[in-house]
Amino acid sequence: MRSEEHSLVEVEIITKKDEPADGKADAKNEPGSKTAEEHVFEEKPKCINEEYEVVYHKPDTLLDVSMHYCPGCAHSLLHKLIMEAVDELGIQEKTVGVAPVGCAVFAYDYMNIDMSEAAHGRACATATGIKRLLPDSYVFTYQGDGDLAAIGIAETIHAINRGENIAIFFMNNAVYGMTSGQMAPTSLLGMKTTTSPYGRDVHEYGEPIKVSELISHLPGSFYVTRQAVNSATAVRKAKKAIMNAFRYQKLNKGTCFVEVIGNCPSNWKMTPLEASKYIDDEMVKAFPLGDIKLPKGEDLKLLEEVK
Ligand SMILES: Cc1ncc(C[n+]2csc(CCOP(=O)(O)OP(=O)(O)O)c2C)c(N)n1
Ligand code: SF4
Ligand SMILES: [Mg+2]
Repeated sequence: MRSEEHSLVEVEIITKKDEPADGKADAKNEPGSKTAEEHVFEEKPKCINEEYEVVYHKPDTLLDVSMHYCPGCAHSLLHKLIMEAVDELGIQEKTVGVAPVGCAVFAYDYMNIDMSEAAHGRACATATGIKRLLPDSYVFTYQGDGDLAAIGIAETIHAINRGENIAIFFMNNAVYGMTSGQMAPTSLLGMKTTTSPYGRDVHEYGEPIKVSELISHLPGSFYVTRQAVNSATAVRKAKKAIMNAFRYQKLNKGTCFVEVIGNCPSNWKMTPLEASKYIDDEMVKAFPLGDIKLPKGEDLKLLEEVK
């Protein structure tokens, strides 16, 4: 049977296995007639651009593979923003990322740049080594709250105190996402997790650690900001912060730290929409969004050069 016009592509009509391909009762017995399995797309799609305009396409810095993250997870958005920034700044060949242990452990499968894996919590130490060996490269770590603020808090503080010229992207989703939602240093007071089933109690576990505020007091931190990715406005601001963190590396003035409040719908036991709302309603009370430490004085003048 000949091809029939379709809205976007010309396809051959696929008939049921026991149906003759050309509709004639005896066609299936004719030598050379096609079975249903042999009916394949014969022509390539017509150009979609004739009818549609492409308004967005993923950057080359993101590999064309499916991500393993749960629906609505903030990790995938943060990956995309970081890779868009690398693409727009034209630094793909010079950028090296360090992946954590946690849900983002496979970041290197998605980011089309040079990457290294680090043992749980050791990303800042690994990034220190890479940056010192390759001082002209742009180096970043990507870490969760369990990775950065629990097991890796020592590495994080010491790297920033040394003013290592790296960017740290810190996904704060207030739980150990990968290992099924245990309490993290950043879990909110009253937050129910698998290891705080009655809610985080201040007398037992203390207050959630505000890592950004803490490290902003270290002289080695140059730029510290807290962002989110749960709305279009938040995403735009987060992207800007990520761009800054890369651009400021050219100045060699210290560590740039971008905390991103993200959702973990699976372990929060919420829908992605509820989880986004939870960020606005609860998370930002403990972790206010905005810049915490900005370059000033002479550094501000220097920044003009890298704009
Ligand atoms: C040395 C070591 N200790 C513990 C673990 C188990 N572990 C794997 S991921 C993880 C927590 C990850 O939480 P977080 O960093 O917040 O990342 P998320 O999954 O929430 O993005 C832990 C404790 C490990 N892999 N290695
Ligand atoms: S468990 Fe949470 S952090 Fe991990 S992929 Fe799922 S939503 Fe994301
Ligand atoms: Mg986490």
